[in-house]
Amino acid sequence: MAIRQVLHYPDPRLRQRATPVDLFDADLRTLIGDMFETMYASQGIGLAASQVDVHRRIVVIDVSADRTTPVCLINPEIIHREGVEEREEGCLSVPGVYELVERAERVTVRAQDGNGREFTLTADDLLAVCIQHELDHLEGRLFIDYLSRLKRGRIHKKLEKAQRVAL
Ligand code: QAP
Ligand code: CO
Repeated sequence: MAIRQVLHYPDPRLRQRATPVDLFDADLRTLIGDMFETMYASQGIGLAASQVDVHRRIVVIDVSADRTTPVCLINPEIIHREGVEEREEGCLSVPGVYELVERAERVTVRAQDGNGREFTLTADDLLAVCIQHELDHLEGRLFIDYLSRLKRGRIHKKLEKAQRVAL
């Protein structure tokens, strides 16, 4: 397993739409393992393949306090949503930025596991928010897209500069 580099906003590759996984092979399982390792190493609760520059519909999540409840969603689709809640979100691709975002309170997602077996999962609280946040990545959407132009402009300026310094 290996830690992969996480793309940072405003990298244009974060805007790519991910395509479905059709091959459930050893390479896929290596990628999933790397994604968990990368997420845990960076103290994240969720990571989409898009963030490590693999544009396939794969998400890993662990919102548990003791980091022992990994959830992997392949080709996920939200088939039900209810309620509205506002929560502070962050993102490994938008470091140092935390803002309130409105999301559905409870979602049911249909997905496949690493072996291609289909399952459904109903989630609320942080897990529900995290699922919605990560699925957005697969569409090339970031949580800052939901903020006002003014806020997004400030974030863009700050991170664009940080990115320039890092190169
Ligand atoms: C998405 O985000 C999420 O800025 C996952 O310096 C977050 O794991 C969904 C992180 C909150 C719902 C609520 C962010 C780590 C991790 C940072 C993350 C940072 C270090 C973000
Ligand atoms: Co994110």
